[in-house]
Amino acid sequence: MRTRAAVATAAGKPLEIMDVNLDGPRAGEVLVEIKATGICHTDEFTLSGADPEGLFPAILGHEGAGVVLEVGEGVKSLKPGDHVIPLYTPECRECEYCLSGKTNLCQAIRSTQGQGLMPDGTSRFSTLDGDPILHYMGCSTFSNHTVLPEIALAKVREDAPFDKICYIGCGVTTGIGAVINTAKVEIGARAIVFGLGGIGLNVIQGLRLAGADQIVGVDLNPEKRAMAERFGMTDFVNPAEVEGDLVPYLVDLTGGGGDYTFDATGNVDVMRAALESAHKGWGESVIIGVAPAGAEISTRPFQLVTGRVWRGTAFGGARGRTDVPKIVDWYMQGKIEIDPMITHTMGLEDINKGFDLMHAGESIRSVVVY
Ligand code: NAD
Ligand code: DAO
Ligand code: ZN
Ligand code: ZN
Repeated sequence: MRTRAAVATAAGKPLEIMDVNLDGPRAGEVLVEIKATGICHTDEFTLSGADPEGLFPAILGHEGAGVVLEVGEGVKSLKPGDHVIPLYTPECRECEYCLSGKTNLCQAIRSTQGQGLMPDGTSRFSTLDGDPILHYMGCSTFSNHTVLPEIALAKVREDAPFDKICYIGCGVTTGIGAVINTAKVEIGARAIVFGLGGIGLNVIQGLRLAGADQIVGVDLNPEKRAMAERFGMTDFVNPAEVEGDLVPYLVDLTGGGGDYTFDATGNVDVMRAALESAHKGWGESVIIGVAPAGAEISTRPFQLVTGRVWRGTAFGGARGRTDVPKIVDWYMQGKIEIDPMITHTMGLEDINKGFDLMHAGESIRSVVVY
């Protein structure tokens, strides 16, 4: 079939809107009509050329929601008409990683996904001239239609609005999951969140959901304060306005340090401050941010000797097919909010404006509606 897509032809260039060819689903695969997709910083990271693993030409986008149109041979868990959210972290429920019960990093299709290909080693996308176009993070939601493996689709309820639940495909689940699955925050905890963007705000609402007593937000941009307070932040700290060192200031503010601290900036200096502002003896610091290629973290080992724990999280530790439908339910039940974070909506033709808004720091989430 032919479909309309925003194609990343080369690093650093705007996406090009064009018709592309899409082959139908093969065994174990599913054709999905994407109804809406968020534009995430990771798409920007790849498009900018900063991602050393970025491949071109490709169809980016990994934060989508849509409807199943057709299933390939052997697909059992999905049928045409089902509403789905694509998963860049699949859940096969059979590999060593899935069966370990210790991680959400399913490895069933890892190597081909990283090469921009379907599990059989080929791409379903091509230009109208027949040249292959690569998939991205196994999702390629910047295409009106896409093909994914069955194990990379979460089936969700049909009354949930696509233009909101697409955000659960990355940002919402990453932030809330970091709190609930990775840190396992308990009622009454004190927490510090560094970075109040699309991920940090979801960490904050995850902390509110978990019953944290103190939720300190740290951001250099004072304009992030109001939205963070709306989602449950109790104290705001702008590092530029702190006299002296940030870490002792935060330790003092939290009565000894955060029980849990989170980096949602991707800045390795901030990651160090997050670790060192965790409570002596038991504080846990979770890295969510993706740092630039080649960047390294450091601290004095004594920080760990004295009981602080450093860990990281991908997709909020969520097992997508199991957890994503539950998060959609939480949204529909009003337990979590999404709508205020979707600050801009546009058609595919205007997708590059979504990237411009992100660069200008004017959006939390831009969503493309097909
Ligand atoms: P964003 O740009 O919307 O937000 C980042 C925030 O950090 C901004 O508000 C900015 O003002 C603030 N900030 C920047 N430098 C700072 C500093 N030195 N001190 C305090 N605040 C600072 O980005 P986002 O969409 O929220 O994403 C955050 C990070 O999470 C990115 O690195 C992204 O790649 C990563 N991410 C990780 C996963 C995962 O699974 N681990 C998933 C999605 C995104
Ligand atoms: O299993 O080796 C692996 C890689 C899993 C990739 C997880 C992605 C982590 C975060 C990237 C940002 C997502 C938008
Ligand atoms: Zn698996
Ligand atoms: Zn993302």
